[in-house]
Amino acid sequence: MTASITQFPDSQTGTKDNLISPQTVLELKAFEQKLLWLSCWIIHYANNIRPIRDGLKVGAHQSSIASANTIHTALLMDILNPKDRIAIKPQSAPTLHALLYLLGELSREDLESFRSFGGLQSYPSRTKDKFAVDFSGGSMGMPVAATIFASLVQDYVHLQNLAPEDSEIGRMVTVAGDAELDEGNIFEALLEGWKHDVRNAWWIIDYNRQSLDGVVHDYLSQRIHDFFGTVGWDVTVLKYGKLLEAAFEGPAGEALQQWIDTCPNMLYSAISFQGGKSWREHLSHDLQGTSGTKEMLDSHSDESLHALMTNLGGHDMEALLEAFHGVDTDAPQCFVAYTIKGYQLPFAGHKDNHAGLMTVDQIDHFRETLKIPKGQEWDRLAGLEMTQDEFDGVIHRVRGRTREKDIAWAPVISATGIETPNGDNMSTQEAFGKIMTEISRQDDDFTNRIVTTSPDVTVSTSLGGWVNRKGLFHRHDEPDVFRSERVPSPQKWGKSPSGQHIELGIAENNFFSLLGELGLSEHLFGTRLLPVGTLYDIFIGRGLDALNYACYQDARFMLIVTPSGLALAPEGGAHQSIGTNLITMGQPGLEAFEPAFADEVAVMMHWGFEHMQKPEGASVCLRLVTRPMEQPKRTLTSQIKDDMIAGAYWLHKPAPGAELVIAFSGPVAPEATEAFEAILEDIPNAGLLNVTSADRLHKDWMAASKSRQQGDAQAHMAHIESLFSSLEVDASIVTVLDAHPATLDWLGAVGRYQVIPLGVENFGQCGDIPDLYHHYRIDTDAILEAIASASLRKLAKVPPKR
Ligand SMILES: Cc1ncc(C[n+]2csc(CCOP(=O)(O)OP(=O)(O)O)c2C)c(N)n1
Ligand SMILES: [Mg+2]
Repeated sequence: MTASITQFPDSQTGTKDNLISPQTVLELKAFEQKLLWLSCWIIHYANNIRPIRDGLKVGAHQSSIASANTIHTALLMDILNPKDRIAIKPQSAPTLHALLYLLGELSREDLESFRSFGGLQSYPSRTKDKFAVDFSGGSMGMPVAATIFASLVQDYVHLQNLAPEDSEIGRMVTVAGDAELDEGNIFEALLEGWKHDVRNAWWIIDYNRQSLDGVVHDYLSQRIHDFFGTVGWDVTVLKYGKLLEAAFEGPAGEALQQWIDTCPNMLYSAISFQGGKSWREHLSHDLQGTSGTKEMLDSHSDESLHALMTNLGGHDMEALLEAFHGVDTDAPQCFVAYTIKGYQLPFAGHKDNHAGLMTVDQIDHFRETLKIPKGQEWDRLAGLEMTQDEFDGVIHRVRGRTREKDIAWAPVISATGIETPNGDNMSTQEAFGKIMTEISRQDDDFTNRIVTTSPDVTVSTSLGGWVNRKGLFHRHDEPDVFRSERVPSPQKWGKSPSGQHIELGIAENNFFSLLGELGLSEHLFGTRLLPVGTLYDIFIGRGLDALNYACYQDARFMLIVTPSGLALAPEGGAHQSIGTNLITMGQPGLEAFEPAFADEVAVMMHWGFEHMQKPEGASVCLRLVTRPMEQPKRTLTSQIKDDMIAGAYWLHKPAPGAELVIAFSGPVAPEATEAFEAILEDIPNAGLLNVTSADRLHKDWMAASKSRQQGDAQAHMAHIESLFSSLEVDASIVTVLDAHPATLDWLGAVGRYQVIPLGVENFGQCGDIPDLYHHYRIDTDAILEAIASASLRKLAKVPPKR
């Protein structure tokens, strides 16, 4: 069966003519000016009128806003519908604030709170802003690429029949800066989008030929054209506005167009800054001898010549509306909209204008040109030359296009069928694979909402069993040729719209970007997915910003990082991860675990699948290994399960007054246990602690100690404090793990304990586990030596006998 999905936004039905009435254009042009004023005024107010306590400028980007102002006005006020999602250019957040103010959704106080604590955010933020934000912004390239993955998720939920009944396919739209195209993640995403036949993505590139530091490379536009074309996008270049197009038909028109087309970016920007006089000088010099030049120049004042020469496509409302309304396909669209950074502002075109702010005199002058009376800077109608009724009419129309902030969370779907896999000897990665294979046999709401993904390491991270049952997802059926040709393979690789695994290319940035959008499906598309992603632990680093972006957006997913540490040693030292525990501990919005045994994996997955569905929950990360380990024969009490989730439990409880604890995480369990058994005779009250989540243990301890610092007498005792409550005050703790020792060495600060940390601080050496554990000092001998040194240190503290 080939599934199909409805497409095409309803704003695109009908002909151009009946959609773009002259009246609409006039109204939008008026609002365009109003939005430019208000967004600049929001920034001016924050920098010049609101009291500043710390001597820091508030900043923000009036030039970037001006550059994309017409584009945003057209999109937000005329083109987009509630079913569409948009990542505005992040620097243009005040444009959105201004529009929401005009719509009555934000108050003047809100606008006055721009970039203040608890106020409107510098860049759109899903979690921090009080209004609906589809994609957060701030890190260049992230929201742009996110639209491709959101589109893929949209297709996924529709093709799997998971979307709410009345939901329609929308467009995933972004306004991107031209310098943003320097970010590699954008091109990685475009390629992945092409593989997955991305639809309904719209990118409008604000082609102002400026970045933060200066002017971008000449003819970038041609490269954009070529590249986007290669990956199947329609490219529309909006270079000239209507005035320029008309001028090309008039005297010296052809020469004028040629002059513009060959003018270097730097020069065009510089003349745009200088204005009409400079245009006249350059044109009369460069077009000398071309018939019609004088006539053309004489027909303009300096002011109107400047208006003509800066009438680029991205500043021309009519040209933009025509282009946007003219799209009648769901093929991905790239619009290269030529603009001038700082358009209409005093620093238009100046290469240093990125952080430029209008002075008091400049904004005053700007206000006067817009006919906004002094004292009425915040007035909604001021300068619009509209009656209240006309204004209300536009607002009413636009309100129907916005959507409300979605805060509803559906009830938690219980995780079913997650049991400890059978087997005496197993690695944690194997346990994960077996659990997923087991779940794949189910056909219930929980299982049907699971969607897995991996950047070309599906099989090597043990997702093969799951994929064999659930299949690969693609918008179109793609048969498994090896299977149809009867070439034996343990892996089924057929693709279809009903598959539940999204296979990605190697780019880890794409992997985290997709996980992020899958993990927002409930909020973007009204239906919850339970995404599970697997990748090699070491390669977290390749996608870190996308991981951070996903967490910042409060996306919910389960991340399986495996194999990890020295435990994969024979496969190559270059893949040994060391600092990833510190990364995941330091990542808000992610709960990181490192299980030692298969039953722990099951407990963590069960908890994780439910935790990630809760409003106060988070994403979950499990660091696993391929090292086979003997499994404990035990029945887990609910207390132990709770302790595992809290971050640690005693494998061997210490006796009161214990002087020694061995605290370990993950695959060094056999070494820690062997060392523990070796010293038990000498130190019978010692304890053996399995730290299942240094992350959660640390967070909980921090929360408890912060409450106590603030004088909260009821502050809870942290889990680690309860576990350590029976230790001697100066007990020694030997910490050991196959990762950086800083993950655990803070345990000493829980009391006045002495910590002897063991862990891995270097990498790159192949070998087998005995050799490597010995070399990096996390083997049994190293633990025993650490214990001996702890005892020696204690003895040294005892005053010598007289
Ligand atoms: C990943 C990342 N690197 C650097 C920055 C700092 N930064 C903010 S805007 C900008 C340049 C923007 O140029 P462009 O995308 O062309 O937008 P414009 O302001 O010209 O419209 C830079 C480098 C950032 N926000 N994110
Ligand atoms: Mg730019």
